[in-house]
Amino acid sequence: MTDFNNSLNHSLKNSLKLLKDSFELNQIEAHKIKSPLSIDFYEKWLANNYQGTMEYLNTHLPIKKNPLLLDSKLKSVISVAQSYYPAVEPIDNKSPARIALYAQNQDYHIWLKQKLIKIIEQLKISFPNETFLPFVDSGPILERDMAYQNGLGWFGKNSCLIHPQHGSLFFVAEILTTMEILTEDQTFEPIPDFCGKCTKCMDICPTEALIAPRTLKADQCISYLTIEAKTAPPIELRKKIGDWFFGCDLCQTVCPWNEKVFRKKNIETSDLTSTQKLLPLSDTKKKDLIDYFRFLLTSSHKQIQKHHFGSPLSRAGAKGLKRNALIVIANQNLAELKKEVKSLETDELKELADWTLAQLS
Ligand code: B12
Ligand code: SF4
Ligand code: SF4
Repeated sequence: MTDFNNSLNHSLKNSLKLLKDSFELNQIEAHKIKSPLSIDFYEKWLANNYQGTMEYLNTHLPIKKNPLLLDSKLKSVISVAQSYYPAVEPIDNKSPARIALYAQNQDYHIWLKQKLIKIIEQLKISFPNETFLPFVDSGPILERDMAYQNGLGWFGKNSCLIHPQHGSLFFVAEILTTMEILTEDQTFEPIPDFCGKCTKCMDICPTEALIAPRTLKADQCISYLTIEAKTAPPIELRKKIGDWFFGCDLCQTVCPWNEKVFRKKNIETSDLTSTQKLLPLSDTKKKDLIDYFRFLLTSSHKQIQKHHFGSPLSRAGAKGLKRNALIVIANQNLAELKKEVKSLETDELKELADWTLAQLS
């Protein structure tokens, strides 16, 4: 950090170069805040009601259109890309069920925000009169658009931002600041679209949620159905969810740009990186799953939340995790849990529990 402290005369961009390695980030780049390039697409997407019940995506529209509504003195956006696989901040295994790779970490809303705050503390030493605002996921800004404008990747057909070296298994986060970027290269150079003729992500999606290149009908995506949705999924999608208990990675694990990263990092094909729609169950794995789902179906909301403390899984809430368990129990035919499914005392999940029972042979 000494180098950084000596860099009082450096521009913001030069200071960021010094921070990248200290904070083990894949990329950290800054640009002048400009209008989002994809706002028209976003508005059309909302008008088509692809957002399901994520009402906040509507509420966020005015600020997404004009981030200066947050603070009119803001001038630049610093975008960060942080890989999440292999896990950066692993947690003790909270669930033996199939969960998305990003959820193998501690909750990134906490640790990545803390990382941004530490970066801000460093920037503040050199630039004490400037404002720096950290954002991780939940803020009313179009994060992928900002990252795209900072050259962190292109919008893949799976709608994820993909970087030629880092693939797409990374989070994006931002620091909005009142600082001007004093640097000679102000030109915007987007990373070109390297998807070419490939359609692997669209072909593999079990629920056909990728209805066109770069267009995700979110209320059909397993990630939405198992994390964000508050109710049971529509009957026609339940079988298609397969064994996904929390989130889904198929449109990313199948992507050649991630395969390339897996190979480079010597990551073996495992259940985590598998592109199979339903993973085979060994006896041990089946036993662990049954024990875990039994715990979920018979425990109080408080016990469930305590078990998942610090894990992204807590986002779905106890009711959401019970719902997800019912779907995987049905799809993996875990008939050993019939008694627990029958005695589930939640009115809201009654219809789903009946459906699950009907699937069990
Ligand atoms: C709502 C949300 C979801 C929803 C909807 C996802 C979606 N695709 O919109 C659900 C719950 C389904 C979801 C799922 C996931 N999410 Co999410 N999600 C968000 C959130 C909060 C808002 C995204 C949003 O505005 N969607 C609205 C639609 C319209 O935007 P979009 O699909 O990104 O489409 C853009 C492009 O396609 C672009 N576009 C379309 N055509 C064209 C053409 C050109 C030329 C250009 C330039 C742009 C362009 O315009 C759109 C608007 O910017 C962001 C965080 C944030 N604040 O931005 C995280 C975020 C997008 N999610 C993230 C992640 C990790 C995931 C999952 C991988 C998690 C998982 N494994 O289950 C999946 C991926 C599913 C997928 N294939 O996208 C990361 C993505 C990182 C990355 N490398 O891309 C983000 C950025 C969170 C973060 N801080 O890291 N997510
Ligand atoms: S995350 Fe899964 S369900 Fe969602 S678009 Fe990708 S493959 Fe389809
Ligand atoms: S799987 Fe193919 S089409 Fe989909 S994002 Fe990756 S390269 Fe693009």
